[in-house]
Amino acid sequence: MIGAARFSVWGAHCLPARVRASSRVLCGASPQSRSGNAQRHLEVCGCADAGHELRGEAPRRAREARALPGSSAARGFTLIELLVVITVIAILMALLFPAFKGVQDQAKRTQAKNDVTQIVTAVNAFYTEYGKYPLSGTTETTIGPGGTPATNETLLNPLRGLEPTLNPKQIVFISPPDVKDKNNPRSGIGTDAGNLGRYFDPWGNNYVVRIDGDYDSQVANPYTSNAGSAQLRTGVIAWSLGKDGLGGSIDKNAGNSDDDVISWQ
Ligand SMILES: [Ca+2]
Ligand SMILES: [Ca+2]
Repeated sequence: MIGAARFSVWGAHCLPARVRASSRVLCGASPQSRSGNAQRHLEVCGCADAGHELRGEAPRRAREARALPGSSAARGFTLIELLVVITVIAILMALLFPAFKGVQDQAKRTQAKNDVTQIVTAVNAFYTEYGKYPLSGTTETTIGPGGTPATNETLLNPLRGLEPTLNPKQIVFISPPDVKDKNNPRSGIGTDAGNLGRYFDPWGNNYVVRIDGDYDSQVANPYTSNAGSAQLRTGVIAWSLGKDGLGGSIDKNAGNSDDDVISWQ
């Protein structure tokens, strides 16, 4: 009963229930100090009862408000805060995406370099085994895009031991994996009827191979500059047209040829 009387005197009606429960501790000021701080109480509490004053009430009410469920401070992020977070995430993604793409492209170029090197090694191994290159004719021959034939299965079949005329011992000189998607062939041997046996680079184009079929111990350089001399002193070269699927000629460092991957440099 005593506590209830004190709440009535000190205007506990303007406080939330949890604050009222602790108000007997807060409201310990004398009547004189209460009248002296009436205006301050009105500003803090918003209560019209000038006789209601709580010593140290403002910081205490702030702490109570933070802890009360449903108060504005407990609702979480504001719209502006969410927009700031979303903006920061978008900026980070914009910065990281090109770097990620660059890493992917470099991995594909490394794969292509490894593939063309293996093709050259396989053709040279074939020559070592049979004393000739895996060709039907006796002219310097380009196999793949830009050459005759424009696809490379006529070279890959004997190198894979699948063509008994040129490779009667059916020795496997190279064994690339099959492509994962026969309808979108990349990085391997095509398995669909329309691309069976063709060796695709990581961008989906046939590798190109030039072989010294005239046996003069040199092959013509497909590039006019920045890729070595006009005649390369070797028996076989191979290259990929790169991401754009174009080039394979003129300046190796310009135009469509600057992303090509070559075996000899
Ligand atoms: Ca030649
Ligand atoms: Ca290219």
